[in-house]
Amino acid sequence: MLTLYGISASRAFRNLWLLEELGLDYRHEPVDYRGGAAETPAMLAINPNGHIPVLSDGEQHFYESMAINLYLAARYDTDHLLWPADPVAQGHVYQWSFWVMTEVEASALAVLMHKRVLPEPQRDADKLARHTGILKKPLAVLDAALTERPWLLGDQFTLADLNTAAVLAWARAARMDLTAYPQLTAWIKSCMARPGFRRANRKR
Ligand SMILES: N[C@@H](CCC(=O)N[C@@H](CS)C(=O)NCC(=O)O)C(=O)O
Repeated sequence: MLTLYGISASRAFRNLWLLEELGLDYRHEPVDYRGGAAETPAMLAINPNGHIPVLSDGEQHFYESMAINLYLAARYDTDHLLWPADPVAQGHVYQWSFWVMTEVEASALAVLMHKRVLPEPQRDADKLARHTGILKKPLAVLDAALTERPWLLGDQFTLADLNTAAVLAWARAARMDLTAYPQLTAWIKSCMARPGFRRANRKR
């Protein structure tokens, strides 16, 4: 039995999205990351970092949201809906998943926090400007990649798109001005319009 721990308004969203896309049978435990809920003895036993998300698959427990998605896809997407069969294409899924975590995630989160989420007095305009600036280069890279093809690996939506879009959705939520990146804008809209994304969005 698969169990995903973590509220949807967190990095657990990317796992809920994949679980929904693949139509897998799973239990959802909407554990919050605030208020110590991720640091109970039971939660620390499956993730000593005290973070969400966590995936339990029987006796096995996994943390790190991207690793969870790569595991779920490699193990359960045997029909290759989103997980390509070709090892070269799989390499590109890894590439985009690591790329978005290392080149984009921290700055996208900082923009979201300092533009929309934190109470006004806690927002830092300098931080917002710095991280908006940092994002210019990777956003241009992503936009250019999408000029050559509709989805990151070609003609089909894959886990590369899901993992990348799950992070870029924060830029949309922050209402970042993305007009300089028209291909990226069209792509993220298509990703967020998917029924799987919407179902995951309706979770607690
Ligand atoms: N790199 C980890 C980050 C996990 C993480 O920081 N999760 C946040 C929620 S989105 C959390 O649990 N924060 C609690 C805290 O920092 O105390 C992943 O991608 O899963």
